[in-house]
Amino acid sequence: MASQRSKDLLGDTIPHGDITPEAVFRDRRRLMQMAGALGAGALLPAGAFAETAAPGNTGAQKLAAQSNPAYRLSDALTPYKDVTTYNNFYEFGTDKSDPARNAHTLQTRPWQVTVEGAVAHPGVYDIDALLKLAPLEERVYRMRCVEGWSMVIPWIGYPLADLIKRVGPTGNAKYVQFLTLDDPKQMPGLSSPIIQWPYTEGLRMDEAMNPLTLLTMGLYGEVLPKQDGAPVRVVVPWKYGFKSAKSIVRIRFVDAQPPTSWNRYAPSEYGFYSNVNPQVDHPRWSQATERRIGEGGLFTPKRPTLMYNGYGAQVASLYTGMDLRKNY
Ligand SMILES: Nc1nc2c(c(=O)[nH]1)N[C@H]1C(S)=C(S)[C@@H](COP(=O)(O)O)O[C@H]1N2
Ligand SMILES: [Mo]
Repeated sequence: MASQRSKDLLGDTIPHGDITPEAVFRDRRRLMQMAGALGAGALLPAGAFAETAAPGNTGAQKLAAQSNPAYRLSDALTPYKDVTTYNNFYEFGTDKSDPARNAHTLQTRPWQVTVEGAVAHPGVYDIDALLKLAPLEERVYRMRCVEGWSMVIPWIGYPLADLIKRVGPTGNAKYVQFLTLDDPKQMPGLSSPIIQWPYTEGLRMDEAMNPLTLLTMGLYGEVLPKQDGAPVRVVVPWKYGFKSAKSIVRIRFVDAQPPTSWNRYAPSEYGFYSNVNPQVDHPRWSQATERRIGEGGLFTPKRPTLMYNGYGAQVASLYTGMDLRKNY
């Protein structure tokens, strides 16, 4: 039933065999144009469109994607080892090392994502259909945790906007809510009522539609490791890390600002917007600087945190006229 619906949802509107090669071609040409526009075309090294490979034999399934030159950074990538062993994923424990140790119990197949609420085409997407909904891109994003550390990660996914356009939000869709799986049999952390489960996050519709917002299925050329939110998560690089919900099973289109996990936990410390902002401190610590994971040691100077995590050119206009101290 579930897979039948997801098949209908995709099959009715896009016969894959027909449209994908064309879309991929169009996308490739778009990427080439962007590379040219950046003046980088001639400088791209051979293989620039190949995936960034995880080092060594990780045993994980490869996930092919074209590197999108519009989303590369001069910052060094955070080593794969750090990306996959220094995690926040409270469903598997609260220590940074817990998710890598415990997330093996997560079953990522079969996996369905329910799309519901104010949309023309609600339904259940199978993860394998979701993977084919739009061309996969590799994008290197800077990530900033509210706790004061940061990473640079080569994600694989496609804009969440591609999915949103497909399901057709109605006029009542003002916000999008994401809900993580909450199965205590697979997630040992659920036995501790630290936050209210399931983990949930949300975005305003224009934030969700922004091209930066990535529906993410992989990193470092492979499918997402379980500790990083397999098989599908969202990545919102101009916001603190907790906005980027992992292992999503439900995407809900709603007319009012949805409850979100950390806001519900400590509303005076974690707001709904949670845009990276070095000028607005957390009530208990400064947000002006950050420690880049994998870079140097304890005595390596911290980096200054950038407004909107360095993505102001793409997102600052979303917040024109808003008081960022009030809307933290
Ligand atoms: N479901 C769920 N999603 C989550 C979290 C979590 O505990 N549960 N932690 C968040 C926080 S605080 C951060 S910083 C990022 C970390 O992502 P990473 O471990 O892949 O770097 O995931 C976010 N998404
Ligand atoms: Mo975080």
